[in-house]
Amino acid sequence: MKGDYNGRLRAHLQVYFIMGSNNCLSADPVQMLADAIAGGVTLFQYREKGTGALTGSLRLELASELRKLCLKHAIPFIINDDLELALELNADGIHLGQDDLAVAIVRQRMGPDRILGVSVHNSEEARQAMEQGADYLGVGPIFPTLTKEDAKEATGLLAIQDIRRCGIKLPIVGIGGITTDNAAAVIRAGADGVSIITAISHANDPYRAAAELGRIVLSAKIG
Ligand code: TZP
Ligand code: MG
Repeated sequence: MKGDYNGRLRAHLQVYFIMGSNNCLSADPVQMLADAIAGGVTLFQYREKGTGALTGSLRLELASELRKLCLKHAIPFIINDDLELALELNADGIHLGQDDLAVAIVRQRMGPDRILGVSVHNSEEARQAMEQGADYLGVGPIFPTLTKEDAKEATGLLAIQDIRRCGIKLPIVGIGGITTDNAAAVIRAGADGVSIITAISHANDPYRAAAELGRIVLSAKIG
């Protein structure tokens, strides 16, 4: 049996917002997430990483505030690369990179019901993640990004197209440098949704940015 959100996972991946305190410039992260949810983000990943990231009790406090907000609005809450925190907060899922804990081990420890996402750069990594129990793939960086300090070279849309050509049908979100200008192309390449940090968290109006991305994704799916 799959958990609360897994049955509707593709829909929840449409506007996938990722954020930690250090992505928020001078804004309050809790307010930022509230605005983004009001604008229409469909899932939230807490990713507290990189220069200036919170640690210890501050990290736990912020994560629990954000978790509560997601529960209130029925938005899946996913934690980046921290199984202990995900279990402590009863998160809906966890997202792993290629250098993080092994996918099969995390799947075993978190059980079948929580959502497990894995970052991949090509079809070989995609196949491995699928075989080890991933529920969805984060493919990228599609476009150049300044947000991830150790980001690999941008793959372009080819990475998504190639994974689809190999017959992999798992839900996919594109990630890396995605904005209102290129989100439609990511969907047309075969992704179910777009993962965004900067285009929402640095927007003058995160509510409007989320709403605009939602409209773009929906119309790219229809068209
Ligand atoms: N993984 C690949 S690119 C990236 C992550 C976490 C950063 C995406 O951030 P942005 O600001 O939307 O380019
Ligand atoms: Mg990682």
